[in-house]
Amino acid sequence: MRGKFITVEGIDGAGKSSVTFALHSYLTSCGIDVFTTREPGGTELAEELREATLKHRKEKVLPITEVLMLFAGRAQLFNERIRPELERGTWVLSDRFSDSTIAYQGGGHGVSTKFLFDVANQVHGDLWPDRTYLLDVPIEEGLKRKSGLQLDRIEIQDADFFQRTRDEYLRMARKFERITLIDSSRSLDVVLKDIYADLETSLLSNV
Ligand code: Z5A
Repeated sequence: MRGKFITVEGIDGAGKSSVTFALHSYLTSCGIDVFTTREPGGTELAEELREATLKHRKEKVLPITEVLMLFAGRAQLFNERIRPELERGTWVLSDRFSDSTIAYQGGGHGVSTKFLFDVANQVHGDLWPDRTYLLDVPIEEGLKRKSGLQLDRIEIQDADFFQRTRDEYLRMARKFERITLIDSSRSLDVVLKDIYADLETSLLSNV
């Protein structure tokens, strides 16, 4: 039987890495074989593309260039790792996936979401995550959590960009049943409790 595919999404500083790390341990403790990855990145080539996408440069990087680089890395990660792992029955947990591109490049930069869904369809067909946890925090809270850290090229966008990104995420959460909205302005323990409870009544109930 195909493994389950879980993603964690949200704006910068929402707590995705912390949740992904904890979720990996939780699923493993439930006896599930889990492959955990992140985007952009996840394979040798995709990590090189991550570096090229996020690094600061004098040249202006066009939104469409960003989209194509992100999907190039995703094509590698999906076809080289995610799909084979799922087919083997392993569960896959990813810190970001295509919803990030819809939110950041679609919502934030204004690239046509129809175009983005078309490219996503070419890259991973109709295989979307079984469950997506959208960690939602106000922009100011996310930025506060990241203060003092070195920011990449996309992270130095203005607050309006992040507001449009957050709005697009919230729009998707209303549209797609697989996306569960989690208020992550609360403590990490409370956030995790909600996610575990949701998993127990959804994907874990048939294990
Ligand atoms: N990007 C894109 O534009 N399009 C795409 O398709 C994809 C990505 C895939 C890199 O992503 C950039 O790529 C990102 C979006 C873009 N840039 N921007 N803007 P990334 O995922 O590698 O980087 P990130 O979004 O900036 O993630 P992050 O910095 O790792 O943040 P996070 O994972 O959401 O949060 P965290 O590292 O778990 O936590 C941050 C801090 O908050 C840390 O000190 C934690 O201890 C603390 N924290 C976490 N949770 C809590 C709670 N609940 N309460 C209080 N404090 C907390």
